[in-house]
Amino acid sequence: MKNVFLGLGSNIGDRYENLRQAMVMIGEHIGQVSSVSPVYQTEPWGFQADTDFLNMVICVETTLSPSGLLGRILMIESQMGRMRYPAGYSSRLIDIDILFFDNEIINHEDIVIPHPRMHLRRFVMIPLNHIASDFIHPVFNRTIRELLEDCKDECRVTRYPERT
Ligand code: PH2
Ligand code: MG
Ligand code: MG
Repeated sequence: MKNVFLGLGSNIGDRYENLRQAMVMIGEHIGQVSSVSPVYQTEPWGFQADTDFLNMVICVETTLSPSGLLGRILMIESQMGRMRYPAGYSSRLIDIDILFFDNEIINHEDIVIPHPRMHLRRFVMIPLNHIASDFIHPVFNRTIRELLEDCKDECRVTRYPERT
């Protein structure tokens, strides 16, 4: 059984409901969700968009391989109606990114783990720090807490109220 950290984001439609639906489908198709961060409202990072994102990070216990996991993620994203466009960042209904796969380091053409830009993004590091502040990043050999302290990103990240 592997512990996998996933970053979830949405900035189209009912963003909160999209995160919730993705979590249900992850529970069905990937494995048991063992921890869940709060939801944050976040300024788009790296591109312009009219709507802020909602972002969160979860930990999932899975028996899948990294490529099996990626396949299930792409299936969930497309079942939820995500469209992909050829170049650059764009708004999206749901984005599910693999942040860590236990403490493994994987560098394949179509799958790079840990996520190569996670430490540059407060919309990832703030929710991740909430559920895994002592986790050691296997490439940098530093904790999430330390990496967040050094993160230079200035994009706005604020707590989003919980919806019941
Ligand atoms: N995802 C991106 C690019 N920029 N910005 C925010 N705030 N949240 C995201 O999830 C996000 C982003 C590429 O996946
Ligand atoms: Mg992403
Ligand atoms: Mg993605």
